Amino acid sequence: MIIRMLHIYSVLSKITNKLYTPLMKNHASTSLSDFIEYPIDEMIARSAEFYATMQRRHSIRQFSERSVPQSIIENCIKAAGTAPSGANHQPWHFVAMQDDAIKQQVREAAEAHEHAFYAGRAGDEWINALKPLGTDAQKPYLAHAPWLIAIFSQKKGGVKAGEKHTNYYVHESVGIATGMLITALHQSGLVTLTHTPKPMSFLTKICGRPEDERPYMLIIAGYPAEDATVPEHALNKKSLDQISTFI
Ligand code: IYR
Repeated sequence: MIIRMLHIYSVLSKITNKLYTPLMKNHASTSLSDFIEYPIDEMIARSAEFYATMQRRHSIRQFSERSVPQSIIENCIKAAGTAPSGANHQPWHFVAMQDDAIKQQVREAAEAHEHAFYAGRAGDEWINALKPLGTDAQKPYLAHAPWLIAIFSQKKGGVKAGEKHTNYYVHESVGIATGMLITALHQSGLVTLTHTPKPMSFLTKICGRPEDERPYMLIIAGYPAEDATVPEHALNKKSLDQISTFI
């Protein structure tokens, strides 16, 4: 009986090895040494706490002029830079702006596009969808929030800076890194707003980035103004049932 079980075990492990080892061959690796296993109860508590933390993240459109130390922004960008990416090519570049003259340039260029957008380019359906958020073409916070972070995506690159190989899943990778940046900024105690003026090419020039990079998004980060508000419309989050299926 035991011999039979050993035989079955050896056949099974041969099959499993056949399935898995070819993929894992011939690459340098180190053992996973920084994984932390928590007791199940603690995992449940941690996941609930994190959800509660994220429920307090809101897009804010009234920023204080209070300054924020650069080291916080640096840590958040480093956190975003840990995001998974296609072939680990990390196809992103973050430009963090605190200089008043540069932020003023961004404000002027963005508002010029926004005026055209709100004056008709958006179309009625889009304008109506934005009404409950109370947005308009005025973006004063672009000049007076302490930090603007422009995220650029790179079609060409590689795992080392300066390489010019093909990058993979660029949009997905940069989207994940941007989400992680927003999460890191929130977790640090700052508020943010995502801004995607169309077109965003003016950011390439102002930020001095090469033409083969594409502006992906602009994040405004800082303290909220004392009278900052959250549109009720934005508090309407879909329920678990609506956003998920467990099968
Ligand atoms: N970029 C414009 C319009 C805008 C579009 C969407 I979709 C929003 O969720 C919010 C705003 C602006 O910033 O006003």
